[in-house]
Amino acid sequence: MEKTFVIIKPDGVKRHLIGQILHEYERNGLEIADMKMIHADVDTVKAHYAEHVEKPFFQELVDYLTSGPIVILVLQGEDAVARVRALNGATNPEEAGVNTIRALYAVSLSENTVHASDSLESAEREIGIWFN
Ligand code: FUP
Repeated sequence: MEKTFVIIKPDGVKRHLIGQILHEYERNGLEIADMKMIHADVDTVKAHYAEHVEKPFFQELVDYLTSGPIVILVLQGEDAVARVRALNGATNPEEAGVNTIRALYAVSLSENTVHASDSLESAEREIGIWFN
């Protein structure tokens, strides 16, 4: 049994997609272990995306994630990390597989509706940042 960390980003909340996204996870056998709607603060988003601090898109990313309410959740299940990444689809929605959440709903590379941890280590780190 693994745990992974997910964000429903501002574009997903704004377009009333919370229910559809949660349904997609739940109908694929993932259990919601924890969940909260918040307005993220800049420091938390910077800690979360620390690996991208030098990237040209970093400021845009921080501005975007703090631009409106988000839903943070912990999903648990067998192979949760890989399975949730697969359900989300590729980071760039143009490359996301058919019927993945990003292919169905993402607006653009930056407004790509969902985040999910990319490894067990990231999941542990991110859950610690957001649910402390
Ligand atoms: P992911 O693992 O899918 O969250 O993707 P990354 O860690 O590579 O990127 C984090 C976020 O930065 C993405 F969700 C979108 C944003 N991003 C951009 O805005 N521009 C880029 O060129 C790359 C990523």
